[in-house]
Amino acid sequence: MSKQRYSGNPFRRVSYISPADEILSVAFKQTSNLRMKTKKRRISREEKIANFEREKISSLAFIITEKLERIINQFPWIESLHPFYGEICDLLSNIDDIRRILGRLGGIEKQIKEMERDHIARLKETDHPEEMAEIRNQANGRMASLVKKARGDINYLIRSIKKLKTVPDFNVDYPTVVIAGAPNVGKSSLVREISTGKPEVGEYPFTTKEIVFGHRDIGMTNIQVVDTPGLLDRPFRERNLIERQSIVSIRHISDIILFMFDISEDATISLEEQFNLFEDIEREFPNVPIIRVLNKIDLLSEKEIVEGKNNLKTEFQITITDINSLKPLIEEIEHVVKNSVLQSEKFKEILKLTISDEFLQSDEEKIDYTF
Ligand SMILES: Nc1nc2c(ncn2[C@@H]2O[C@H](COP(=O)(O)OP(=O)(O)OP(=O)(O)O)[C@@H](O)[C@H]2O)c(=O)[nH]1
Ligand SMILES: [Mg+2]
Repeated sequence: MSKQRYSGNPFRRVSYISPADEILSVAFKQTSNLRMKTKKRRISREEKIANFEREKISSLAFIITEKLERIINQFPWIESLHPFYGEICDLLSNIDDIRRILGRLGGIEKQIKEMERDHIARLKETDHPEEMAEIRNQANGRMASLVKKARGDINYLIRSIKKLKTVPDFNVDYPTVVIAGAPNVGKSSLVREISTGKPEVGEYPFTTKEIVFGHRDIGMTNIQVVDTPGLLDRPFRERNLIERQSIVSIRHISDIILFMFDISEDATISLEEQFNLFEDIEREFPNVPIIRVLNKIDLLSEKEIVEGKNNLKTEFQITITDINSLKPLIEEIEHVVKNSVLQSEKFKEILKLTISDEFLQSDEEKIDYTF
């Protein structure tokens, strides 16, 4: 079985969408390059012209429908999108609009094929080259106006795909740790330290505006570490597009949430607000284990650290400035992944065929052969 099911951002597979005007100019140019076949001596001049006009109508229809089909087929099947990409698609664009536009383009493709058949049938009804040319001109005009009508729709797809391609690749086969918290608490700094992800770190809040993925090799598998934009203490409906991406990541891909607090002078929002935010997340996602982390302890006194720990019930007190302070946290993440996340039915299924049973046993289940 391939380990790459669902892998990656399906919108990245869309390579190029031809704008409507380009579809038409290519179709007309290629059709105008056709030359009449004069070799067949046994048929009349009128028949040769009729054949040529038919060939021109078919060529135009073929090129247009092929280009439309290419657009439609390149798009991932909207119904089967992973819910993470489905909801992100809805945030950055509009999934229903995309679905409708693809349907409309399919409709145009069908209409063009019908036009081709109708006009070719009409060619058979006349022996006059001028009338044949007139029928072909009508076919050209009708097909072109149909494609021109789709101009706005195709441009919408081009704009959407540009945004959707920026969403990083997510692999469903890997356990995923989502780093969440208020702005400026040090989420991106932590992601840089514990994974391959290299998100930008800034002294100001809202540095991170989109989701960034990193990986960490823990031996039996990789884990995905997700950096998310900072969240403010407010209900979902008041959240902006940037914050909503964090919630979507937590909702659809988090196997563990690592929630970070900052109670130093740098903090963007108060301890109470951060705690409210934490409780909201905890309430909304009761089935995802949450690890609470107090960051920037290098900026706090001993007393402040103890108070923070007691008030926020943080399990880990760290500072990005001291790698050693991160070690217990990293061990805990790996422990939860091995003993909880990978023990779930979903991951047992995924890992069954790829790694040995020994790895699948939780630490508690492993028999100790040492004396
Ligand atoms: N002194 C100190 N500074 C830290 C620590 N962790 C992060 N910082 C600093 O805090 C600032 C914010 O760090 P980021 O990692 O960008 O924070 P973030 O949570 O990703 O911020 P947003 O993306 O804006 O939500 C940067 O100036 C970091 O250098 C720490 O442990 N100690
Ligand atoms: Mg950040």
